Order: sequence, then C-alpha cells, then structure tokens
Amino acid sequence: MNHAHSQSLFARAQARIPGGVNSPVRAFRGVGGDPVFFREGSGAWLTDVDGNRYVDLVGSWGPLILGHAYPPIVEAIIDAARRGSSFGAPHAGEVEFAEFICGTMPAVEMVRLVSSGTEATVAAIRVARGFTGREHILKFEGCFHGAGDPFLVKAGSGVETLGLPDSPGVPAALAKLTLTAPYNDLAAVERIFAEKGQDIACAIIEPVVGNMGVLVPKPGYLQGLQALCQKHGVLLVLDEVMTGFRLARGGAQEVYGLKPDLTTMAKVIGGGMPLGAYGGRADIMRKVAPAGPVYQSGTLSGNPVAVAAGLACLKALAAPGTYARLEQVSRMLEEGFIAEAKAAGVPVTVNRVGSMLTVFFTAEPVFDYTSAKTSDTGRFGRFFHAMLDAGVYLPPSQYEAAFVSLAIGEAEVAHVLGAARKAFRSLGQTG
Ligand code: KE4
Repeated sequence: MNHAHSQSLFARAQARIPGGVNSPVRAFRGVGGDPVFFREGSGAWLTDVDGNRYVDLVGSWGPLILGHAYPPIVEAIIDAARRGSSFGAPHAGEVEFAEFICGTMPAVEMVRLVSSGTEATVAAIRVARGFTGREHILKFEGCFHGAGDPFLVKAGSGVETLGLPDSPGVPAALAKLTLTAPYNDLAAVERIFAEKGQDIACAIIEPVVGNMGVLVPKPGYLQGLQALCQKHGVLLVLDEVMTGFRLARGGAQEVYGLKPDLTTMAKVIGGGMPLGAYGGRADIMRKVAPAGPVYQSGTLSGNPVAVAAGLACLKALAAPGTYARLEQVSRMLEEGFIAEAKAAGVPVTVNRVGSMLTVFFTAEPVFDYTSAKTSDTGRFGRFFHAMLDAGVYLPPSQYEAAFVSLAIGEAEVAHVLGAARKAFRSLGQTG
C-alpha cells in the first residue's frame, strides 16, 4: 500500500502536535511504523488520505457501534447544528437524554453529562470521595479510566500497596491515595479491604476490561466485588465507558446483574460526538453542585449537537435484534480468527465478550494484567501490519480491544478472515 500522503502529513503533524497525534495510542508506538491518516469513513469502511480502504475494527475506540456516518446520526447533527451549536444553558434534548439513560439503566437514578470519559471518571471519583468523606480509591491492574491524575498510577512495590505515579506531573501525595489490586482476584480485594477498607471511598473497575486487551471477568468475580464493597461501605463505580450500551442496552451491569453505586459512560452514548456521563444513586448524585457541595462543571456539557447525535445512536440501538446481530457477527470473527491461527500453527488466545474482542499472541489463558503480558507484542505488531496491508484496521496495540460495529456484515467478515488467513500464515513462516 502507498502511504505517501499519510507520511507527509505525519511529518508536518510532528512539528506542531506532540508525537504528531492528539492521543498517544494513535501513534502506532505499540506496533511500529507511522500512523495512517484517514480521509473518511462510511459504514464498516475507512478510506485513508492515499485512497486505501480498510474494514474498521476500531470504530474510534468504541463509539461507532453503528458504523461510520450512520445517516440518522449525521442528520441529527446537521439538524441540531442548524439551530445553534451550543447555548451554555438548559435545552430539551439533555432532559430527554437523561430520561433515556435512567430509563435504560435502573442503577442510574440521576445522571450528569460531561464531554469525555475522563471527565466522567474524574468526577465520579470526586463525588465518591465527597459522599463518603474517605480519600483512598481502589483501581485494578490493567484497567484504564482516562487520563485523570487519580488513575495515572502504577501499583506500588507489592501490587496491593500504595500507588506510585505512572506519569511525571502526578504528585506522589495524590498517587499514594490510589490502591491497586489484580483484576479477577477477589482475595486481594478482601486483604486490602480488611486493612484499609474504612479509608476507601470507592472501587472503580472496567467490568469487562478493554484496555488490557479484553479481559473477561471470572464467574462470580464482579458480584463478589460488589458484595465486598457493600460490606465495607466502599462505593462501587462501574466504568462503562467502553461497555455501556455496547454489551447490552443496559451495559455490563445488565449482563452481569450488578447494581453499582455509580456508573461512568461515554463513547457509544455520544454516537461519535464528544459526550460522557456519570450517574447512579440519587442520594449520591444529589451531592453534585448546584444540588450539593461537590463541584463539577463544563462549558459544553450536554451540548445540543452531541446530545442529538447520542440520542439518535441510542434510539437506533433500541431496535429489536440489534445485540443478537452484534453477537452473531462477533462470534463469526472470533471463531474465524481461532481457526485461521490454528491452521497456520500460530498460538493465540482470543478473548471476547459481545462485540469486544482481542487476539492475544500467547498460548496462555489471559485473565489479568500478568497473563496478558505473556503476549508476544512483536508478533502482534507484524500481524497488525499484515492485516493493515490487506485492508483491515485493527487497534494498533496488543493491549487494546477490537470493536465490531453493526455495519460489519458477512462480506466484511469474509474480507477480514481472508486477510487473517494470509497474515497468520505469513507469521507461521517468519515468526
Ligand atoms: P475518554 O476521555 O478518552 O473519552 O475516555 C477515557 C476512558 C475511560 N474509561 C475507559 C474504560 C476507557 O476505555 C477510556 C478511553 N479508552 C481509550 C482506548 N483505550 C480511548 C482511546 C484514546 O485514549 O485515544
């Protein structure tokens, strides 16, 4: 494939934008080579600035569950923009949107809209601290909750000790308030709660992890975490930025029968426009200003154009058979990847929940950070580029989830699996 225009744009971008990208994962550092610049998306397909076409299995990291330029969403954006892009004042759409979210997720009794997943998770932590009067939080290794200071923390010397900054600029004094436990390990949570439970405001978790590649909760794990939180007065914050309205209309909390105290959302709920949300128990959410003392604000929060796009997206997802179709196509891809890797003699582990899946280049089962790290990232990089050259756009990192959209049909599945056959076989020969 010719990438001349992408390469010239990337050279210009690096002169004025850190790393040439507006978000680090886009820079292909996890797979090598230079990022591709895109010109347009339509349905399941992306076209880059050199005219190369790809089946898109990233979907802007989750939001584009209906595919690119889904006509009802485009029309909703145009219609809203024609009536003004922002008021900085209440409008009817945000009331309808809040009622839709709360009507779909029973645990979300009240909701506040923001403009990104990071805003939602940072706000949820502040509300949990404000509501409980406690300062520590618990997160889980491999889970990512956006670029907020409380989350840019790596596990201390023992994974269950005080956090250490995982980025310059995060104060050590703040990082040590973040405790970390391995995902899928209830005993670790019990030990932490026994020692520090009374100091912990909340436990925040990706119910199905997408940011380590896909990690699937072991049977009973999430329900056990919820019970431990209730026992110790620790609020449970489900970060459904990726899973919300993707795994089911009611998100992971519907799939796993959970009733979290707070839920964070973004991605799908914005239909590709900047929109995030946090919500949950009314007694907790009434602590949020101006109803209560916990301050949080945003100039473009509940923006009418973003809300119009989000409503159009969520209404389309309410159509009968939506999630059955997503499951059917995602299973075809999962089974095809497994079969093609096996035929080529390449050991892989494929983790999938609904329309989120990851092909890990390891023969080991992958259920937490440590086991995910047994993956051969060099091999993943070679697989990624072989797929890219064959017209399939995978997430440019072994430790990210691929997302299946409703725009992907049998023809696109055949295209992806045909590319995978060649890519696995090339690995089988070259390693
Ligand atoms: P945003 O601030 O990027 O809208 O959302 C942060 C966030 C919060 N919680 C979860 C579970 C998330 O996955 C994310 C963001 N996900 C990444 C993908 N790994 C977005 C892509 C990027 O960082 O550019």
